[in-house]
Amino acid sequence: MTRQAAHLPAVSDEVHRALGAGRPVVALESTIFTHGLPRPRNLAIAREAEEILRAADVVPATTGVVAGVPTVGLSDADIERLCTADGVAKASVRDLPGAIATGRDAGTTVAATSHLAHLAGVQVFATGGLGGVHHGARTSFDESADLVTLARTPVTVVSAGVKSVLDIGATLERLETLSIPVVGYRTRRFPGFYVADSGHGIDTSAESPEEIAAMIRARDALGLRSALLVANPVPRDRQLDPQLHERVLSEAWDAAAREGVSGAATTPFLLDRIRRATGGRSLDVNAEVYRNNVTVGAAIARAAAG
Ligand code: PSU
Ligand code: MN
Repeated sequence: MTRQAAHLPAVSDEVHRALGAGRPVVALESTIFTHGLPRPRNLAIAREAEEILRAADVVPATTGVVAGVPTVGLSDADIERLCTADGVAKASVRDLPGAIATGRDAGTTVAATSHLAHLAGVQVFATGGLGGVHHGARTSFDESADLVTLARTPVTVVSAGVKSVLDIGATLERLETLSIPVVGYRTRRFPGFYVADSGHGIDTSAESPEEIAAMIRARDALGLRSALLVANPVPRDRQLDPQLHERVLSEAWDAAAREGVSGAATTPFLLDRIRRATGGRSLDVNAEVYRNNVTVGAAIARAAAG
């Protein structure tokens, strides 16, 4: 049940009503379950994220493209379809026109989800880890469109940093150049997705959701158009063993280079290698990371709405 507005995206009745009433809403992406997580775990995690939000009295706005309709506030049937259908595309911002015109199903990345959520008026978005600069980018130019999109999309994104398969130092440099504020949630260490500390520092931290809400208001008052990135580390007692993490990472990079993997396939390939190399443990941590971000996203949305 979606409302087809005069223009896209379609916004579900529930999300539309919540926004109209000033109730807290949190957007969730769909690439994480169409391409980031294997079946059948993907559907369970997609549903759990919505349940966490509802339990906190926050309306979930899971976003994706169903039969060519970009939608903010997918129904449970839509989510199930994207989790189980064959041939679901991975859509970043530039892929949206094609997916719409050809009537495709697509999971939306952080970039595409941010764009659609912002158009719909949703201010807070929770995900696992962002895309960023890949190793070897100086020759491949492989930098996720998440970064340039976040530079021009005033949403608040809660993530456990960027995926640890990336060149994190280079990604932080790009975030600085693109003038995207990064705030550590109760930390001055930039998280490393599967691990609590990537080895890089952050200049700004916030101790509470209210402080993040004040930063959102300050950004808006200044007319800044960039996203606010909330870097939220996985609790240390739930992280992937840092030494194991280090080892499987370099194995995954070697495999990608050997097999000539490139472009949009790179991230799913590396995540899958890490899953196999850790005997599935990375999946549990991935779920934990996501849960933690959705929980903090709910608290920020409540503080920003209140
Ligand atoms: N984090 C995960 N799994 C994922 C992604 C992030 O744990 O699958 C997805 C996000 O949707 C992110 C995208 O926007 O990977 C980045 O892909 P690329 O590097 O091709 O832009
Ligand atoms: Mn890429």
